[in-house]
Amino acid sequence: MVNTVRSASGARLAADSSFADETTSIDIGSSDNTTNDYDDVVSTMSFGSVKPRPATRRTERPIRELTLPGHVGLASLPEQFMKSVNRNGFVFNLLCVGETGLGKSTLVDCLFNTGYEYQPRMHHSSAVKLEANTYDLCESNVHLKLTVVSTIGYGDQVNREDNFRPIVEYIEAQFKAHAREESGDSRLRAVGAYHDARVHACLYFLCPTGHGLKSIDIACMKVLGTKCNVIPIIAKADTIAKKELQEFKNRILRDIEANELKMYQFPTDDESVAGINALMNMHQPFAIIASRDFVRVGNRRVRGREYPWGVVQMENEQHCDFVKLREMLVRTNMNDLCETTHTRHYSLYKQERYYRLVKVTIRNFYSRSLR
Ligand SMILES: Nc1nc2c(ncn2[C@@H]2O[C@H](COP(=O)(O)OP(=O)(O)O)[C@@H](O)[C@H]2O)c(=O)[nH]1
Ligand SMILES: [Mg+2]
Repeated sequence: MVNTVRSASGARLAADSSFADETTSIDIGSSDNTTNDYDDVVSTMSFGSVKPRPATRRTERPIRELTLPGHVGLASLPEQFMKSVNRNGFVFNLLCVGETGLGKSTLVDCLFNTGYEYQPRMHHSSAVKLEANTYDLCESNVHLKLTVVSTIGYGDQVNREDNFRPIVEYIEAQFKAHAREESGDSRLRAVGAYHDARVHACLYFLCPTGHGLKSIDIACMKVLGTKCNVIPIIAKADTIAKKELQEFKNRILRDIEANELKMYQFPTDDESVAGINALMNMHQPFAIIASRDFVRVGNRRVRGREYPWGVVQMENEQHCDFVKLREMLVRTNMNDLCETTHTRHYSLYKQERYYRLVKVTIRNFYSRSLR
């Protein structure tokens, strides 16, 4: 005798025209024994004819709209949310990758209008080291915990093949710490001591060679592109002539495409910023000039670099793309960078970790059963 069990939801689905032929039926196997004893049923169960389920079994019903007869206070929800976010503050973690002396520290100073303690680095490091500094910034009562991670000694060795490894290890270590916090193994968040240190954006500084990407850039950007949001920028762009700059940008883009490097694209799915983001995507990679000094131009003091033949102004869009970079990184897309880190790169990390775990478990299982 075959008992066919139809689930309550299956019966409901049968009434729904879209799922009419998708009813779930489970054969509980041939058994004349009608006992309810759990062990007996389990021992004779066969799930032979379980039909594949539709991707989603929930019928889409329109959400009912109610008109509230009086004031409830729903309108204050965004305000409550803002208060809570403001109390905890925002977090942004920026990784600067590039050869020593390309202007990483100077640019970060200019981006966030700060004057961090400045310590020029020598070119004698035997290995790449990552240095993270966290700063509390406050503007109009909005608090931002900014962490700047810089690569010390990147590109300074004769053999640079493994220069990207410490960077990848750092990024993965932050993912691992976040996974531990999420899983409840670590309870720092509960006591307010957790700091999300996942890398939200990576500014990759390219040497202004005028020739295209170096092999160290290709090797590093290939790996970093799968781990975080990489934004390549041309450093010290005041050393490239105006006519040569566009050709240099084209060469870089050709190298990026030929080597299938992934770089962050400013999102174009939000109507309010789609236009500006699409335009800025076409300007990438941004050509940057940075300076800690202020120079007098007319009756204004501007950030710039003074040369015997004139002054280059950082915030003049005719001179460089610094304003575009700041607009895209800080004003328009900081939140998207954080979200993309969580939804794409961190998810990918968790997926890979899960597959690795499954592989190890299967390998251990077979090696044990062969013994
Ligand atoms: N010509 C030029 N020099 C720059 C630029 N940005 C920074 N510098 C200079 O390059 C030197 C190294 O800068 P630093 O920020 O310490 O580089 P880092 O080692 O990459 O952090 C300093 O003397 C800066 O003034 C730039 O855009 N153009
Ligand atoms: Mg530096």
